Amino acid sequence: MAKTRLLKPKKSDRFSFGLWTIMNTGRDPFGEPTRPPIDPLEVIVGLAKRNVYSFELHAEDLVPLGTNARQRDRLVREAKKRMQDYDIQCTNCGSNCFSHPVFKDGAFTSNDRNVRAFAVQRYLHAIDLGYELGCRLCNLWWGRDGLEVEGSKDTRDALKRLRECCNLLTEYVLKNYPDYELSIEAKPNEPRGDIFLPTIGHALGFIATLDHPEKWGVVPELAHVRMAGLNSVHEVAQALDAGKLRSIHLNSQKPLRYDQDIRFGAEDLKESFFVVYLLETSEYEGTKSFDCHPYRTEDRQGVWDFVEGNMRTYLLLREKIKSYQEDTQIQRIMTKVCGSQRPLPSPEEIAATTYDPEKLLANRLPYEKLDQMIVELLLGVR
Ligand code: XUL
Ligand code: MN
Repeated sequence: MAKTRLLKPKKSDRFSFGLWTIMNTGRDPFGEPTRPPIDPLEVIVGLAKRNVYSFELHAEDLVPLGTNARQRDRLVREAKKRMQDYDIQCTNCGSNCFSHPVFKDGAFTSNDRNVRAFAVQRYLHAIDLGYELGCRLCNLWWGRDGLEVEGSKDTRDALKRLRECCNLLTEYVLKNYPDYELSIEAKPNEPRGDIFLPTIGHALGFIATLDHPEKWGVVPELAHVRMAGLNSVHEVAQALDAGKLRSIHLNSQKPLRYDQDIRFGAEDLKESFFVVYLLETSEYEGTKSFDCHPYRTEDRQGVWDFVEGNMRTYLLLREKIKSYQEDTQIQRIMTKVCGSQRPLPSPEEIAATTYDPEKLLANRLPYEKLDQMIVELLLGVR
């Protein structure tokens, strides 16, 4: 009974889903869709009814490319009505500048200047739409800004083009919606052989070169960093340390493979636990957004099982934080190995001190024991 209550999401948990995650029809590079598409308005209601706090979207998820102004306004009205009736927010509106063939060689980094301008226009419209829906973040994932043929683009030019487009968006936001923020979601590859700014570290370095770095943050996605074979906990920690974490895309992934985008915690429980630990023990107040797809073997009912599963796993892992912090054996080891957190002395004092490596070596680091205790805690036997 108590457990069931524990697993029921609350609006205050600030869970979020991309509309596109639920609208996903199970299509993959080798197979046709396996389930019919769900209407975005229906998705908004379905998420709200399951106590999801907010949704994210690409403007085109709600307003497909080519929709006329009257139709667009009707769709926006319909979406807003459902948001109000069912109590759900919109917390990010980006743009899909990767599906249409016009973006086959990129959007912001296309070699065609007019394609670059068209992509900027798509994002300007997305910002307008997001503002109408009450959100204050435009997250950019530039899926096709990359290459397969190294000679086809000079990466320095590509970076200049990205910078130019990002600066244009900032200019627009500062003029029209000063409280709006922008963010970059990094991904190493897929759909391109290589995508520019492949990790959050790259994105942070790039943001520092923009006209208004303070307007820009990052949105790490666990699967993306694992595709690069790197540590997702460290990536999230670096975004937090930089004060740049605007949202997060939670999901799961076997390292170094194609973009699997599976349910949060399905593959990598221990790493997922430490991500939850970071989010819950830091100052982070953004949404916890799930960006993954139901297995393509699922039907419509399975899509909602997937929604509930993501949130249940997060809540279960969050519950483990308390056990972790209150486990005296684990904490005793941590206190012992972490030693003093006092800052180091001055360089002069360090230079003048005698450090005996043999003596320092004597400090035991019982990490075997520590890790096994964490595994057992997660398995529910501690
Ligand atoms: C692709 C991905 C996107 C972005 C939104 O891997 O993560 O769904 O999150 O464009
Ligand atoms: Mn994502």
